[in-house]
Amino acid sequence: MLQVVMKSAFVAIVGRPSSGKSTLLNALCGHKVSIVSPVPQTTRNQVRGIVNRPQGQIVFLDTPGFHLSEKKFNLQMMDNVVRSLKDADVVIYTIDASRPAGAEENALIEKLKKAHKPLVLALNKMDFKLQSADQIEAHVRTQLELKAAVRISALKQTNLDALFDAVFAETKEGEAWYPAEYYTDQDPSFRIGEIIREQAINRLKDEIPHAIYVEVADYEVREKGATDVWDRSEGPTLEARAENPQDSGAGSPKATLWVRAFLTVERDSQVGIVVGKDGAGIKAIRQAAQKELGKIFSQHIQLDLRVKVNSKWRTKDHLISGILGSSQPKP
Ligand SMILES: Nc1nc2c(ncn2[C@@H]2O[C@H](COP(=O)(O)OP(=O)(O)OP(=O)(O)O)[C@@H](O)[C@H]2O)c(=O)[nH]1
Ligand SMILES: [Mg+2]
Repeated sequence: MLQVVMKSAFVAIVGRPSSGKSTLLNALCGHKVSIVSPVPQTTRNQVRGIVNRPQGQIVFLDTPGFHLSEKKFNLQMMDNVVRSLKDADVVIYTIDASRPAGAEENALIEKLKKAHKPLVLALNKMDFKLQSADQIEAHVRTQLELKAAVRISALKQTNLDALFDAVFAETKEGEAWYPAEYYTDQDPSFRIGEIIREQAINRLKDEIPHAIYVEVADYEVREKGATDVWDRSEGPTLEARAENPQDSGAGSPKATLWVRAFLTVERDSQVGIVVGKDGAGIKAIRQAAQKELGKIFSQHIQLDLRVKVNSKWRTKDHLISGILGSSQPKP
């Protein structure tokens, strides 16, 4: 009988801020795993998305956008990029082909040289019909040894099979890391906080998106007609393996996922901006977050969202490590 050899790999997706890494991760996984916004430095953590194909299992690692900064918070965010490069068996180097390279791209190229991992170049945003892609690819090829270069649109989901083929060509035989029904390993609290942050970032501007973090203070599932019955030790299974997130179970009354969270800003003057006139700003964020969470979790969502200040939180070590260190170690 023919023995099917299964493959498995950790594949880091790295690139500059806003190059489309999180959009790509979500497109590859077929689920909303990582948050997306036009604001650079949206992703702060290593976020894992798991894909099972007939050839085997790929664990994609979304990473913060690589950038140059001397600020403590940003430097530690870059540690998540370095750690992901270490964890990776294969690296997808994502470039926004609509933007010129510059110092930051070259600094990242230097990091990739030192990582010594099989590299697949993904030239993204090709839906813009870019002429510059040949030139960019040629430049990268003078600096790095590429296993493949694929032109994609993460947004329009074009040419992703070619990217999968290139990744699997570099993937070795190995056991699956996660059960087949998992598409992410994020715990619910992290995931809820990220969705709230995404909806806030998409409604705020200037420095505020960078000045916020979300603290999920409490959450519980309340069955209809019953008091709280849910064991939170279940961890990511709550939603991470939902085949059909809209399906709350045939015939069963829909339970409520109740969440209390704080949108935390850095300065008193930012509170009014987030809250908005007569509370319209925070209401819009809350309603949009409830809607997004409703697409992921099977329960009816009830979000209690408040704004608070934690002055200069981006300089506080214990907070930085809590906010940036929430992803799991490699299993
Ligand atoms: N036109 C076009 N836009 C894209 C494409 N991929 C991503 N975008 C847009 O680019 C912006 C940034 O996308 P993200 O996926 O958040 O980028 P990222 O690299 O994860 O950004 P950081 O987390 O900040 O590093 C969003 O507005 C996306 O909609 C693409 O293929 N084509
Ligand atoms: Mg991102």
